Amino acid sequence: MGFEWYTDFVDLSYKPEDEIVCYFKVKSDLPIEESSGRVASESSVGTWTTLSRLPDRIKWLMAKVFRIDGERIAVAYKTDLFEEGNIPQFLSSVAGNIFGMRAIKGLRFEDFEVPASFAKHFKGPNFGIDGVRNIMRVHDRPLTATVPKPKVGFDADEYAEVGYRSWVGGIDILKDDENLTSQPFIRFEKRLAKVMKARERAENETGEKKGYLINITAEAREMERRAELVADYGNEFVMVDILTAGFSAVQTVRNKCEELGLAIHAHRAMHGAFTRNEEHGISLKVLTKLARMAGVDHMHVGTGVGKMAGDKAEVMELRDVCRKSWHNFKPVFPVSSGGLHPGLIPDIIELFGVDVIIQAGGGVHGHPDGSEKGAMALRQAISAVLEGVDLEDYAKSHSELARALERWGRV
Ligand code: CAP
Ligand code: MG
Repeated sequence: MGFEWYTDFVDLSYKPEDEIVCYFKVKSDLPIEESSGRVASESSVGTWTTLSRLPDRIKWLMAKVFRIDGERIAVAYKTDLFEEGNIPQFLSSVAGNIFGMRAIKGLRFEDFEVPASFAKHFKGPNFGIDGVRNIMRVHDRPLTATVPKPKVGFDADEYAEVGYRSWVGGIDILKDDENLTSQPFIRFEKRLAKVMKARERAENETGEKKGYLINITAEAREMERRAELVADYGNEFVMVDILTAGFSAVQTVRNKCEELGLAIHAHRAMHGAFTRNEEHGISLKVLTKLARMAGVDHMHVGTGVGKMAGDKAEVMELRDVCRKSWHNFKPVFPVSSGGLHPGLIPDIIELFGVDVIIQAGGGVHGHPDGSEKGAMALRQAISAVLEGVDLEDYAKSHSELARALERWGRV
């Protein structure tokens, strides 16, 4: 009944102009013209049946499937379908009900493009790569970061001590883990106060600028409150787990951080729930583009070699989503993280060059001689690669690196 309606959403001769284009992979027992029409319908003006009244003005808003290539389709959406600068509404439309339709067996939102007229309503990063480099006063090498391990359990004093050891060993940026926020044994305020003291000591002793990515992830108003505290202490960064917090909250934090002059580190825990199944869900490319539009300054992109899923091709794609010129958005600093240790640094620098934040948690604190030596080993591995020296040769005169290679090897 009324299903011929769906093919009205398909026009292979259509040429989008100044429109948003979304790319999907569709699995369905229906012919692709009908299944793709259903996707275009439900994500724009349609419902499950023909409506008796559809004025031309509304017909104009119908999304159009303008390309079909096997299971892959491209759908054009008029920008008027979307509210300016509203990421949740964008997702409610093009990544909403369509994932649950009975007629569609699998749907993968692979990519999207937005025209400049729509992009201009989003803030993008406030600092971006250059801004973060200026904060850190490091311009010619990858930045290094470390997450204290165990992930949670330290009290504020113990935590600050691990931070201090890592910083004096050569780490640039201390980063909270995603499941560390403000638990009873390490309340946010106390941790911030202790770590800021430790940072001052480390900066005075090393003469280097040190950063702290403190995890403010919580209810949105609490995040704003925490961001204010962070700024009061003179720290330059906050971290937000952007998918568990939600894009609305990220946009709220972005606005607040503009006021306070803070840069945002974006962690992406939970992405595997919708990025891993290649036949269904949302790709990391889409999520990374949205993060850049929302305005984070650092974004995790994976390693291609470490403990997390994701091959090199995907990591290179995400690296480019972060760094390549895209509308009015400053480049985002890609963060390579997950199972990294000094032996993997040549692979990472080959993939990224110098514009990357290299994060190693276990690969610093699991060093046989402790966090400080682990930090030294990581910096030594980076220096070796930048000087064009093989790690094993460099290790002959750098015992910390030698111990790290002994412990973890080169894979
Ligand atoms: C890395 C990490 C990050 C992962 C997340 C962790 O620690 O802190 O959360 O990098 O994955 O807890 O696993 P290690 P991704 O350095 O000890 O592995 O960056 O791919 O989002
Ligand atoms: Mg983590």
